[in-house]
Amino acid sequence: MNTYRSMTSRRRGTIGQAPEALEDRRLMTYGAARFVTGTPIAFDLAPQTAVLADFNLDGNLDLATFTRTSTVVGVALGKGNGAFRAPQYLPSPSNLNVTGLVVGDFNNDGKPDLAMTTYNYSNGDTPLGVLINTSASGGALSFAPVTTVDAGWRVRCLTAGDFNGDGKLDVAVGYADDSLNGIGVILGHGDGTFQPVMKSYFLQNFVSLGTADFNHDGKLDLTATYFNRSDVYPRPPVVYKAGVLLGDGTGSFQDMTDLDVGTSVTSLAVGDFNRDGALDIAAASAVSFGGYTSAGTNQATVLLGDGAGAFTKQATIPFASAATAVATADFNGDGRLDLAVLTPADDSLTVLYGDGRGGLVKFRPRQSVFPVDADASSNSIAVGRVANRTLPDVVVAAGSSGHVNVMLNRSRFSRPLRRHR
Ligand SMILES: [Ca+2]
Ligand SMILES: [Ca+2]
Ligand SMILES: [Ca+2]
Ligand SMILES: [Ca+2]
Repeated sequence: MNTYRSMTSRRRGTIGQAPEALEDRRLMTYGAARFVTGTPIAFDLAPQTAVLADFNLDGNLDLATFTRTSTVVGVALGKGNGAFRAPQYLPSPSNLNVTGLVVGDFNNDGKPDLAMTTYNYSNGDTPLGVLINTSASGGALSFAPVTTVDAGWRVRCLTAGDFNGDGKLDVAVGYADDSLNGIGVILGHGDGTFQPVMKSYFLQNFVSLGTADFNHDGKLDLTATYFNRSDVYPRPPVVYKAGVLLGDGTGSFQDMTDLDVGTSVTSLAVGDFNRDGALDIAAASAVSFGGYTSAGTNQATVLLGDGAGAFTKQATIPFASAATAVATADFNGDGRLDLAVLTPADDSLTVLYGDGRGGLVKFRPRQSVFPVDADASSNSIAVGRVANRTLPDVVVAAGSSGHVNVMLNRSRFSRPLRRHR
C-alpha cells in the first residue's frame, strides 16, 4: 500500500499536505536515525547470527555468535561504550556443529544461559547443548560444562519460552526432515535440566522459530519460517514461507496459519507497529536464499495482527537485492517502531521508519541507508544498547570476514544513560 497516502490521509491536521512536507516536518521534529560504524568484533569463526545479553551482569550488553561450520559458540564481553573484549569460545556437546543459538535463563538464577542446536553429520542426530551461566555478577565470564539434551533427529532451529506457563523456561525446536517434520517442545524443570522432548507433527520443514502471545490468551504462540519439499521429480524450487502456530499452553500447537508475505521469507520480527496493543509481524524476503532461487521478491513487509491470531498485510517496501534479516526497534526515538533491514549484496542496513500506523517510510538514502559489511550468510540483526545510550544500537554478523559489526546509534535523541551502580 502507499504509505505516504496512509500517513497524510489518516493523520488529523495533515490532510492535503504534500507528503514531502510531512516527511520533512517529522524529520525536523524527531530527526532521522543516524548510525556510525563502531569497532568490529573479530572472531575465529564466520559469524552468521549474533545475540545480545548481559552474561556477566555488569550492566553492559555482551554478544554471543556462531556459524554452522563451527563447533563452538563465541562470546565477547561488552565494555559498555560500544567496544567489546576479545572473544572467548564455549564448546558444543561432543564438538558437534552448532546450528542455532538462543539466550534464556534456564535455571531461574537471573543469569542468561545459552541453548544451542547442533548437527551430527555422521548420523543426523541433533542434540541440544545447554550452557548454564556461572559468571559472578560483574565478574569474569564462566559457564558450567555443556550438557546434552536429546531433541530428536534433524532439528533445524530453536526458540525459548515458557510454553506450558509454569514459570520455568522451555525450548521449542523445529524439525526439517522430509519424513519427520514438526515441532518439538522440551519442557524445562527450571534448574537447567529438561523433560523428554514432546513432538507434534506438521508437514512443514521448519527453518526458524520465534515466540510471542499473539492472541492474548496468556499462552505462548510461535512464528515460523519453513519450506515444503516436493517428492515429485523434477522437484520444483524450494519456497520459504512464514506462518504462526497458536499454542494451547501445554506445549502443543494448532495448525499453521500462513502469513501473507509472499515467498522466500528470510527473517521475521515482532512488534506492535500500529500501537493498538495487538502484536504485529514484519518479514524480510529475498529472491535467492539458502542456496535456492524462488519466485519471491526482495522486500520488507508489515502485517498487522488483530489480537486473535490473524494478520493482514499493511505495508510493503521493495529492495534491489536480497533482504536477509529484519529487526525492529524505535531507532530515531519518536515512539514509533521502525525496521532495520539487512541487504548484504550492497552491504547496507536500511532503516524503514514506522509511521505508528503500520506503514513504513523510506527517507532519502543518507537518512535511511547505512553501510555495513556483510555477506549472503549474514542472517541476523541484533538490537540493544551496547553503548549504554538511550536509543538502541545494532550489531550485524558479517559472515566470512569473521566479524560482527557494531553500528552505534547516534540519532539526535540518543544520549548517554546515567548509570545506577
Ligand atoms: Ca556484560
Ligand atoms: Ca515451562
Ligand atoms: Ca497465545
Ligand atoms: Ca498492532
